[in-house]
Amino acid sequence: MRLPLSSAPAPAWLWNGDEPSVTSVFQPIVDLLHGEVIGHEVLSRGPGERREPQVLFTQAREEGYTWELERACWTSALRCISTLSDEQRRAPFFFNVSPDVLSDPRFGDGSTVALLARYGLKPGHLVLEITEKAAFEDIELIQRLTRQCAAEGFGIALDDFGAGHSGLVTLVHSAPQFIKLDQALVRNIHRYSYQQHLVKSLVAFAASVDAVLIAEGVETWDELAVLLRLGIRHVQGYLIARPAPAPVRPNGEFEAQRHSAMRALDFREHEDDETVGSMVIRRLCMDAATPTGDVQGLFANASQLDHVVLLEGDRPKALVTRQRAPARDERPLVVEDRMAITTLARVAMKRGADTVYDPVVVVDEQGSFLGTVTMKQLIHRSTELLERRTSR
Ligand code: G
Ligand code: MN
Repeated sequence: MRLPLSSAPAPAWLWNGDEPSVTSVFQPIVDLLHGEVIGHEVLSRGPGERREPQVLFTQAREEGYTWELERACWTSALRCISTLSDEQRRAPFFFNVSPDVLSDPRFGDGSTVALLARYGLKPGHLVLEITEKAAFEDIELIQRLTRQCAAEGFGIALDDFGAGHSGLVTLVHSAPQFIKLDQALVRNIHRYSYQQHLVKSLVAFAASVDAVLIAEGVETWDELAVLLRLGIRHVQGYLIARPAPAPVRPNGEFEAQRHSAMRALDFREHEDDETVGSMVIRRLCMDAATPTGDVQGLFANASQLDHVVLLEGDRPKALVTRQRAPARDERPLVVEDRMAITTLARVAMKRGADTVYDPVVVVDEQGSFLGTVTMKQLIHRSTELLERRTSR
């Protein structure tokens, strides 16, 4: 595929003579085990109102300047990198590239390697982050391109994994050394057990194919602590360091907190304090105004459906199970996600015979609905926790 070409010379918002108009910023990717920087993602920023890459790349595509923009970004990044000390250039730089740029004959014609050489760099200094923002279904092409780039010595990362088009099929065909887990799968992971189970299985997958799994967009210690517990070792995000005009290490405060998070993990002293939030799954909810008949109809149509939570706004009002509709004014057991699992097991078992096996509704600190925990989940997990405690 050749990118559409504009016949006019590149506009000033891309190139100013030989000077690229875009600038580059760096964000570190950190190994939590030792606090070491394993690489820096290089991000581009446009001039003036085109600062946001989204705006910049969209306009370039619409006007047929994708290639010129790509070259401007590379040139700006390589110029920055060439001014760094050998020590600062030890870890690789992660560059974002789309499949259509990689497949352009001008990428593979030797000019890219020549451009790198001009700045004293080799393909081995770079990891190409492949992103698929748009539908890109030519899987054979992805396979060929990633193999070609790997053969030239570039590292390969699959970017935004789990979002949009960056999915399992691309993963198996690109066989990357780095898998970058999309921010959406990281956000609030401490609250959602579904997300946690998925990440846990990806950690196992990455280990068995010898890939490095990087969690992107980590913003809070709550997220980081859970990621660590699930086996994630490599992270990037505002919590660690914001993108900056030159490569930086995480600051001392982060380093101190990282250290204690690692210690807590080593000792596993708070295993017993695991909270309900780590098990909650967001299941079906409906507006409390839904007619009873409609709710019953749902159970008739969906055989796997066990219960529905009725909400007023984002507050839980009632729980309807397949076995039983609630009596008038009957309130389900509602708990905060911060409650310890073993405490909840005790509380839940104190309910009357009619309701003792009902799922428990979980809310956040503000009382907003998060999801439910079934008694099966609860008994299973608290038994595991108790067994672990007694076997120590
Ligand atoms: O698609 P890709 O993963 O390359 O996107 C990286 C973008 O995410 C950059 O624009 C960067 O500034 C932004 N980013 C980096 N860390 C974080 C973070 O912790 N939170 C959010 N919301 N954005 C981040
Ligand atoms: Mn990226």
